[in-house]
Amino acid sequence: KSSHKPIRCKAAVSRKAGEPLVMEEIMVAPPQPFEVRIRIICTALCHSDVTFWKLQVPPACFPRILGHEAIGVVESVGENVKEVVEGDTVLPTFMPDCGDCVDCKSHKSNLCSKFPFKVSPWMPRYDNSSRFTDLNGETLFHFLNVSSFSEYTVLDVANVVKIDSSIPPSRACLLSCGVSTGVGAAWETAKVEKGSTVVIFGLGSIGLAVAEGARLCGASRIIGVDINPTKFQVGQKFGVTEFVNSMTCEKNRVSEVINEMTDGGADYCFECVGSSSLVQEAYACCRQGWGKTITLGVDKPGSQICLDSFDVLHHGKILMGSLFGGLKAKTHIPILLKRYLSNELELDKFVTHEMKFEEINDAFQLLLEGKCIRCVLWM
Ligand code: CXF
Ligand code: ZN
Repeated sequence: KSSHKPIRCKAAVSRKAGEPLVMEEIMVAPPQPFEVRIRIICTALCHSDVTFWKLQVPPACFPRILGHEAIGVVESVGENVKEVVEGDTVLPTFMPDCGDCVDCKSHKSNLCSKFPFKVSPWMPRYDNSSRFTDLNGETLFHFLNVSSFSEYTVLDVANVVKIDSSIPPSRACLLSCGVSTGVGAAWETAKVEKGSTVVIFGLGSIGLAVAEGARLCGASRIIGVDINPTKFQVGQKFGVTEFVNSMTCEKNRVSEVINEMTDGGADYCFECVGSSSLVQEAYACCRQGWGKTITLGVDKPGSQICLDSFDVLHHGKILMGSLFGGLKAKTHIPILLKRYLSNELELDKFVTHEMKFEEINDAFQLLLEGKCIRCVLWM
């Protein structure tokens, strides 16, 4: 059986922080019990790949295989895997959904406790093991439980979602991370209501996906905040109705501008940059009584958030963090795919570039220069 043998294939290996990825032949071990080995059809670049690629982490997590937004086909399954079979189309997801633990069984959480997801500079596999080696026998580390910058990868079955194979792969793969994260934050974490006023801090891919989600939820006003004025035009395609340039705005604090525009604060504020001071701004301009601020960005480890104590203690505002948009991968991804097929959720506009996997370093450059929303790489 093929499932018992290692596979030799191509991968883009990150050998040193910030240095170009190296296209290499590598070995991918067979899946162990409860694991699946998948052949990647295509993978997109998410900003977290770039963040962790640049990060000067302990050398002990290099070399490694990045990538976590992708789509693939099950090549083989390990013992005890019942959920998928060889040939199934799947989306890998960095957040596990074991379906069994107390958290997975509750509708209130998407933080699986069988495989606790911890944000660290490492982002290794749960048990720190690896299924990859290079041709010299050196271990290659995983990333975010997925490692999709390889023709084949091995994941726990808790990290794959079976999907309909008729959906165009270059669109479906976006739901593996970025678009689900943003749309989910509006839909599942915030539960944006029809007629709401929404403010989005940062109009990168995640902010735009929040706008798309808010639009789907029927928000009336979607105010984008960014330091780059060209983002308004981009944002309008995703439902952004107004724009504030936080660099050139009249007031000292952008929250003052928003409070004025919204006559006392927005119903929902989303922080999509990963800056504690921006979380502070967002919280300062969500409405007293019911305003919710949702944070999606990732700041530097150890950073602190400083909030006005009266705002927290007496104004009835909510501050919530959201990982993967609060979505349960196996429950919610199929729903989002259905909404794509019924022409509600628009995925096409997120894909600004498509290239060959071999051109991955050019794709990194595009993302670094802020020139793409989603760049899909075909294997
Ligand atoms: C991020 C979210 C927070 C931790 C690292 C990964 N998600 C995906 O890009
Ligand atoms: Zn991501």
